[in-house]
Amino acid sequence: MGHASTKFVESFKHLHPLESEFGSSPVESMSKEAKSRNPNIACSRNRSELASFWRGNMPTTVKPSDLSEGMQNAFRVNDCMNQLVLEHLDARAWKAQLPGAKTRTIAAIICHVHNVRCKWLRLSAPHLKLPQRLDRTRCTQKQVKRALAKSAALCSRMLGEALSNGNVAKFHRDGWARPWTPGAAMFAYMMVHEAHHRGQVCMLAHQLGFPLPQRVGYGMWSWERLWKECGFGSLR
Ligand code: NI
Repeated sequence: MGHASTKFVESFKHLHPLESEFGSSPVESMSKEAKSRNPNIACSRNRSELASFWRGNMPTTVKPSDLSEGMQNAFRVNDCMNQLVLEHLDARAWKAQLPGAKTRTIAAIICHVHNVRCKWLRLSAPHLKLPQRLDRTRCTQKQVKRALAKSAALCSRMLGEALSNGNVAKFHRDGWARPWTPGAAMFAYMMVHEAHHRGQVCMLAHQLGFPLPQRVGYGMWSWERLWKECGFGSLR
């Protein structure tokens, strides 16, 4: 386990070169003296202190309309990151299984990302024409690339309609879960789900012996460039 996690950190470093590995939390950015005054904060246990930190540091200058458009665009840029990975992923890694491991293949993980988007759309935006679900045992890298581009465009549209009081009144992340009022949590949930599985794919590729080229790592985090390439102008 320890070995596996070290391996993961190594591969993550490799693919995430422009940002620090874990970032700094409000707790980490506090002075040593402040931490020692409040041991609860120092060990990240006091949630209400953290909540009040965030409340006091919320940006107040962003207009809601900018935010909605920005979130739609950001979801598309997130998919450009997926596209970049798919474009450069070695074909031998696509359906390969790690010896002895009962983990999903890369093909299965990426199909899952698309199929989960289809579920969000089916439950939250039934008026939109659903893309076809993918069969993880049969789909090719190229088919998945095209399918992801379609479902990303639809999810971006769903976000736009949800955040502007349009046709999407509630976000249903799953049939069993309580629906949410559309907002930042919906957007964050969608993005984090993608990032989680993209990380798995990068790690698996590395462990299978087909690491993604270093330039893909740089490319994925060149958000100014991706933003422009998606046709959204300069990132402000
Ligand atoms: Ni998932």
